[in-house]
Amino acid sequence: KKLVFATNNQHKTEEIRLALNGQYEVLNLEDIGCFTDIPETADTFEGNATLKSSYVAEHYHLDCFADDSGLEIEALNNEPGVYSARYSGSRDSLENINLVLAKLEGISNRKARFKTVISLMQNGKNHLFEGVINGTIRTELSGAKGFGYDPIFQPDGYTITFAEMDMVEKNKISHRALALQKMMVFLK
Ligand code: ITT
Repeated sequence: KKLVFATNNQHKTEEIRLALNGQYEVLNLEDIGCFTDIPETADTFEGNATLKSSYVAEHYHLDCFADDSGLEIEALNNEPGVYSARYSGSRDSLENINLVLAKLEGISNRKARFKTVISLMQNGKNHLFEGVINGTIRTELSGAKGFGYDPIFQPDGYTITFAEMDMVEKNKISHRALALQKMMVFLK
């Protein structure tokens, strides 16, 4: 069985492919020949996930799901949130991480959470699934795996960051994996 995943983010594709290993073949935007930068103009994860999934449904007549996700930091009024991918103005992860660390300098409340909302567009209907993981923001980077803010995010109950986990371990607990599990239950 095939599923179209409306993303340009290769790391997201790899995580989803590993999680669905054997159950579904996952095609991303590149695989279906879509090279448009789909506008993400909404101010919620739900809104942006739906913009991505409905773009593919409308233009390619395919059922499809999309993931909009980000990091919410309590002491920064839940920033970067939907602006996570370009918080510093650039998509460069290191620049975005450095901006977060600078804004949190001297702040003792390090609480944060990663959130994913998946929009599944099936037969013209939108189904939303959410996943959240709570954690804290480190004062320095640690680890080289994963992507985005993984080197500074330590999930609650762990002493290592997401970037120090291999993908199998991250996929057991991550926001993305939790949202995906809910979608899988729905699809069964
Ligand atoms: P698509 O829209 O093409 O799927 P994107 O990278 O632009 O890819 P988003 O708009 O959902 O995706 O932005 C999510 C950003 O949040 C992402 O670029 C990272 O900076 C951060 N992020 C999301 N999930 C993450 C994770 O599991 N680990 C680290 N950072 C994550």
